[in-house]
Amino acid sequence: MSMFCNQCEQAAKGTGCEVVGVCGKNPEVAALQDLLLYGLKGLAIYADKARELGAKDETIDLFMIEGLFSTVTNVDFDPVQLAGKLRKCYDSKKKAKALYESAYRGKNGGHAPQITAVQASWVIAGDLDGLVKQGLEHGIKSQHNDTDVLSAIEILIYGLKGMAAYADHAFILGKKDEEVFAFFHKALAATADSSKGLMDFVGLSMECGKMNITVMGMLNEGHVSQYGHPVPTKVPTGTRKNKGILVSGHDIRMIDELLKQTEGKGIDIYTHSEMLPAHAYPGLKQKYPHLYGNFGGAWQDQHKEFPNFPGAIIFNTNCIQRPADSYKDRIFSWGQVGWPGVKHITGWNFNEVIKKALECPDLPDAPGQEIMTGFGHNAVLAVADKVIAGVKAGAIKHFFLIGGCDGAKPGRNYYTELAEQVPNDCVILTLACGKYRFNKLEFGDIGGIPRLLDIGQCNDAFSAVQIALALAGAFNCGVNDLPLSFILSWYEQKAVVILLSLLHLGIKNIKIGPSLPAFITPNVLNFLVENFNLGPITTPEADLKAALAA
Ligand code: FSO
Ligand code: SF4
Repeated sequence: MSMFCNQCEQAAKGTGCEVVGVCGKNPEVAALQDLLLYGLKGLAIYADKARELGAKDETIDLFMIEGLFSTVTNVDFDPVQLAGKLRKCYDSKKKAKALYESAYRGKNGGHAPQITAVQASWVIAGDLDGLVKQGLEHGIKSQHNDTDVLSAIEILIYGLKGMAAYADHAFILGKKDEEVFAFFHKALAATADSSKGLMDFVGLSMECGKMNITVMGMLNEGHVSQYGHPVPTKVPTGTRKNKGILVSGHDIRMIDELLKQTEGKGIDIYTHSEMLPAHAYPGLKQKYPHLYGNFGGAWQDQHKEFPNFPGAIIFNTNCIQRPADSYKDRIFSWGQVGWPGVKHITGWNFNEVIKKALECPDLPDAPGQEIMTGFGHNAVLAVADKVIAGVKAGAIKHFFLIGGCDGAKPGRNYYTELAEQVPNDCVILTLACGKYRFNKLEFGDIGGIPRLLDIGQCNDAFSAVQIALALAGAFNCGVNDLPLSFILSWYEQKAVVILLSLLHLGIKNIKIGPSLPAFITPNVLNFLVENFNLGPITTPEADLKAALAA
């Protein structure tokens, strides 16, 4: 069985995974994910048409988000779980079709015009083998013959997948938006419309970037309204003698629920990777003394690090990798995450995880250094006067936003070297899991302002945008005129949508690495260079020199 997937930075040989995914996705799972995307297109076509006639259904809108999120890199590797989602997709498509037809009848009388797109008439196969067989016919390459158009379609689809992840977190916090729901359907339906061309998909990709700012704003509001604005917080990286549960992923509400359910049970809760910023929320840190520390580094080191965490482990979003035998029996998944053989928790009852943690041995007393997080826009803007005075007096020469995802490739050392070489009169803003390359280094401060400011997760990119816009406002200039350089590391589709948001805001001269996306053709790259001066990273020395000269 073969596969083709090129949606993330790890794409084999820089072109695409064809035998098995570098991430661990096998051809069976790849086919099921391809079929899910195909089915979601059929669903989108009907939901979009129904909306045009004024009819909608929130269960359909939500399934679109969950379905797309499930196909993001390192989220759902479980064929049985994916088959369940395919059945739900098929049922939702039927529901959307009925909604369209009855809305049409209600408005115009008579039968609704038949939809001819093949995705709309997909009939689900009866068993797993049949689903895989269907999926093999609908890989990404089958979506367009023209490679440049396909490239633009892929940018849009991966942007939608990334936005779906953020929309899912926002919804879990009770935040939703009608315009966002409608856009998911409209944009995905367009990818099944053969009358659309290259510039239609470029335009929709920019719209996706814009819409994602709304989504990330909702997510931010959800976090802040429930847990308060993040405050700069020192987080221990060692362990203490007690039972422990390690939480990996991005979902803040999920860790809140787990903290509630573990209160007084003699269990400490540790964050892993992108969960680190949970410590900065007053509504968590001040409420739960058993939210103790952060364990390990970025996602790609889980194999090396998890065997050394003797407690229970739970993933609430990406990035899960094949669990080693040494910890497979104490790892759990939640939300859209899945791995065959890993116990999946559905809903909000974490008793099984708690039971497992209590059966596991204690963590050792092993103190470590502390790392800082919690420099969201509220915290940074609270010292804006100091920052602005520092820039005006020449004490702060430049800001570098060195942010994004981490990964396993050796080329990612670039980001450590870059951060180390940033001159002492410059401030580094960071976010997402790429920061583990340098967040244990000592950067000192400039007049009391730390030189390394961790804004939070990739989910907090909204905060980074607010900081940039506020600085531009204070200096009465555009973001592109600020002494601010964006040097990003990307890995999966959430990074794609954040890039689209930055491009929508008109931010130019962004550097991305460690390599350019395999799904961007030379012609599409030329377009991005001509319009945004987007470029690949080169060497830390050359990129620093160019940034400081600009
Ligand atoms: Fe990293 Fe994974 Fe947060 Fe991504 S843990 S790589 S872009 O999922 O989302 O930064
Ligand atoms: Fe390869 Fe990335 Fe696709 Fe996994 S998600 S199969 S690593 S391109």
